[in-house]
Amino acid sequence: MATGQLFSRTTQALFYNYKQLPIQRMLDFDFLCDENSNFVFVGRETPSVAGIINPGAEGFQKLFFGQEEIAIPVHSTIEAACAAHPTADVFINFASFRSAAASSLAALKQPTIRVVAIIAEGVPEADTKQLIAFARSNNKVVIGPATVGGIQAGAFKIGDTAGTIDNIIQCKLYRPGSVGFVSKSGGMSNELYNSIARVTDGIYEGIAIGGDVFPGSTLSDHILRFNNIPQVKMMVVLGELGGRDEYSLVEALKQGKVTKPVVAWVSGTCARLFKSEVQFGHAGAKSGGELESAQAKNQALRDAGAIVPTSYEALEAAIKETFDKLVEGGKITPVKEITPPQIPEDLNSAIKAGKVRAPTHIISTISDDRGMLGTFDALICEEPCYAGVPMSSIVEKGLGVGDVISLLWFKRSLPRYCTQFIEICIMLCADHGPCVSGAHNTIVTARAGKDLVSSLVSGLLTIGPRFGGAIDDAARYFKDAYERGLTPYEFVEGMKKKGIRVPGIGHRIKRGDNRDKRVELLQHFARTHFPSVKYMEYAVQVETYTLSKANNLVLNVDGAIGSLFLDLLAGSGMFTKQEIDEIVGIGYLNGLFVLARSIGLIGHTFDQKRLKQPLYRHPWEDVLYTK
Ligand code: Q5B
Repeated sequence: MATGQLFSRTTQALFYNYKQLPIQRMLDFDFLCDENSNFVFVGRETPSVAGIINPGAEGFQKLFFGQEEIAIPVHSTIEAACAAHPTADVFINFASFRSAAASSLAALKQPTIRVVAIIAEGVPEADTKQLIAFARSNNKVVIGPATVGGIQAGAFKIGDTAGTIDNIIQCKLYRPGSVGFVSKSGGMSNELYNSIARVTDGIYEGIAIGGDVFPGSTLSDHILRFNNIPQVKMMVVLGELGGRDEYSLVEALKQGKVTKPVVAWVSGTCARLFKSEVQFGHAGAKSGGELESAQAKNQALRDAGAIVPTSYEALEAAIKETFDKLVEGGKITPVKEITPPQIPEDLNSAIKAGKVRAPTHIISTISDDRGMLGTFDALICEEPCYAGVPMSSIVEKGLGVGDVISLLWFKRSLPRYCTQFIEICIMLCADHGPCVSGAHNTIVTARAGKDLVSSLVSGLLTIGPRFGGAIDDAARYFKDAYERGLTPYEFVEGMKKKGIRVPGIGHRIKRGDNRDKRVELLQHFARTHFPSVKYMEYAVQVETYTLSKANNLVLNVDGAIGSLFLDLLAGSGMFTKQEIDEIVGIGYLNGLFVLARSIGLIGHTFDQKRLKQPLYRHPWEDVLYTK
């Protein structure tokens, strides 16, 4: 790198605090960058961000480098990042004002880091002074605090400098020109990049030193540096009222240390129009006295040999005049223009702008967490909706779990007796003691030290044709037999011939003389509230027949729910015949047992943990060992 040069086309940075947008803008700039050495466009070979430091997090972040997606390593500490990327010598600090100083100092202490740019505003002045002292004594450069950063055209850009890609193209920052530019203000630097591109062959390097009272590097630091860079043929300075920074440039000019033309303007001349002292946007932008006024500083720069126009409006003309003279004198051969490539547009922004359409990968009809959309997708309310019903309305109307199930499973609001029936099913099936298959598995799993989800799932996995998961089949077979007009005898014997046990019939414990209370409660509720219980009465007739064969062949809880749900679907008038066939065909009803029993299985998990039960081992005596 030439003396004075801070960056090059191979410069890589470490980026502190993950900020997707400025990093992506740096990488997009890399794609646009051309050194203007021939007529073929050549972007940067390596991404300008080598690594990201995200305190406490590690891994990779996916970003675009041109059209390609790349994975940029994320490190949890500055030390780890510097060790992993020893050639990355620029540290771009996007920390908040609270942690910017400490992290900047840590970065400056790394031997591999040469330049630190601090974006945060409001860094305590005492901390900045310490950073400046450390940087000076260790021959390092600090840009900022309170800066947008800087840019070497066609080579390297810090964070958000120069704004959007459109602006960068407009300002021709994708290839080097002949002008070195330094400014206090980051916002105004964008303005000047534009002006300079209009009247010269463009920027070689631009730096915003930041608006604090104590900038890490000064206007004159950068002007003296530019003076040593052969490609820089003229310099533009934009100062502002407040502070004495411009006077060090005045001194350098007077001492003949600056040999290239300097066009300068100190803004804030309007301060005199105010009766009292005015503080402009930056911490340092207030006139503390006559010497710090924009007028005094402009005059001092003019007296020292800088080209200082009479107003900001005349600045562009002064830059043009200076540039034209250098061209006429043969000191500048204006660069040949090239057309930069187009950055591929992000899909999301293209969709937003209505430029492209993309197929979706998922279709969902039951809920919408984006809120309720009205005509032409206008947002009516921001709260999530279940089947179009906003959550607030569910709460305000005092609806319950049965209503939520009817909205999310059946996509409609069912009458109260239906949702009450659903809730009774959930309550009655929530648990059936520790000895049933599901609870046993959950208990064994919890005692093996597994977590809640593993213990729950281990129990749920036992739900199937013999245990709790016979509701759908019970509904299917009872419906088919009823609709075909089979007598209980024909139905049961027909099943026997096929070698199929009647789903919903039979229980390990319950008997004809020891009925399942749950079944009785469900039957009582349905007989009281349902308009018709024809399917359930058919199941009862089947039970009467099976009980004549064996005392344990009772209508069990699965059979009761399966047959009664057929009555609910048919009798509520809320479902078409086709919809009922679909519900029974898909098999919604085991969901009731799965949902209900989860409550109990979670309870069993907590119970075992609370009781600090040790690993379960089945006793040998309870196993028949045989050959
Ligand atoms: N036999 C439930 O059987 C059980 C017959 C049958 C015709 C039948 C059995 C069965 C259908 C599936 C079903 C849900 C496996 C049950 C539930 C939740 C629970 C659980 C809890 C809770 C019980 C003895 C003789 C044999 C068989 C005949 C049996 N069932 N014939 N249709 N359905 N039912 N499941 O007692 O001539 O001797 O060979 O599969 O609806 O899971 O509390 O524990 O809340 O947690 O083991 O309530 O009925 O009887 O297999 O020794 O059979 O009866 O063919 O005849 P068992 P087995 P044979 S509710």
